[in-house]
Amino acid sequence: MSKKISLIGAGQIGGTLAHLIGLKELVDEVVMFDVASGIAKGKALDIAQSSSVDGFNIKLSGTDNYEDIKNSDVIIITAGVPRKPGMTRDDLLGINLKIIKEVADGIKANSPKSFIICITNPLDIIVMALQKYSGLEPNKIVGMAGILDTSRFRYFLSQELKVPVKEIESLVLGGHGDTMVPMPNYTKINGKPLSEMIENKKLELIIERTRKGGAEIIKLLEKGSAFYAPAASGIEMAESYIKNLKKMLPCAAYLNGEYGVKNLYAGVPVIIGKDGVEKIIEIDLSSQEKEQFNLSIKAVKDLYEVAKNIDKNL
Ligand code: TXD
Repeated sequence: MSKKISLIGAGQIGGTLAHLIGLKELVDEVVMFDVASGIAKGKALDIAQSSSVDGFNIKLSGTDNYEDIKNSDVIIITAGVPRKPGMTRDDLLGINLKIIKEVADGIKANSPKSFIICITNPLDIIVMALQKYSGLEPNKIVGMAGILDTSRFRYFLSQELKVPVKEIESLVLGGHGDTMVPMPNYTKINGKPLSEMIENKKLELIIERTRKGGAEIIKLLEKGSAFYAPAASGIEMAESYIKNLKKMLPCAAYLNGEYGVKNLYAGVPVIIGKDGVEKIIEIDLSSQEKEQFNLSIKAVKDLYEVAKNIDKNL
């Protein structure tokens, strides 16, 4: 049966997602939705024209009409506005909450059975709001952050240790922010524990660089934030769902008692297969890791309180 992915937001990440889906021929059809319909249509046309060179065969279109997303297998959301000079984080949260309410309504009315991957920041809060606004099954709504954070950690380690990234297994848990929790105890280099391979001081620097990985790129780009690695990470989640790969991936998932957390989205390892988030994996945490994880959860909860003050319906 033919498969379809809709992308809500056709900005930097949305465009990269569409291109990657094309190159991989992950599905048969991609719909790019954006309030700026010209951007959605223009990028869809541009990527479609690249298929003549690269030889992929998928249908691409751009739209600003939610009806066009109907019967999507997967929906990936990047719609939002970036922070502008003079705007506080709370101002940004207010604007992006309004956008996500619109997106939730559009999805609920047109494609309520899709697997929904949210990428818009502030990630943990926006994905939570999306679930509340849409009322759709929490196991069909996930946030992308952990794969990206883990990929940054693995990359920095590979550079330091001079080993290919492929040989590094790792995990980053918690909220998507400065309090995220890279997990050295769950990191292996060619099967060997990381602690045997790196000095503590160097590891601490890498953990710090990982936590600030997004800001480092924003500073370099000056305009906008990272988009290649975030898009690649979103694709890994979509692919695990579409192909029922049942990969274990760190994602922002709805916690209902797992890790001692209730009614909150946060980054934990999950299994993604044809039913969405099929399982939340509870790994053992040392007391120090638990402490860091709880601190990260507190940061997510605090920001969610700010969101609730902005919109009492949350
Ligand atoms: O790890 C992660 N989760 C992230 C998150 C890593 C990197 C970036 N992350 C966040 O993703 C970032 O802070 C943004 O909130 C999103 C999207 O990033 P991108 O770089 O793609 O942003 P752009 O280029 O500004 O694109 C956003 C698009 C833009 O084309 C707008 O016109 C559109 O969103 N937009 C909308 N689309 C649909 N509906 C509405 N209401 C809407 N409003 C804006």
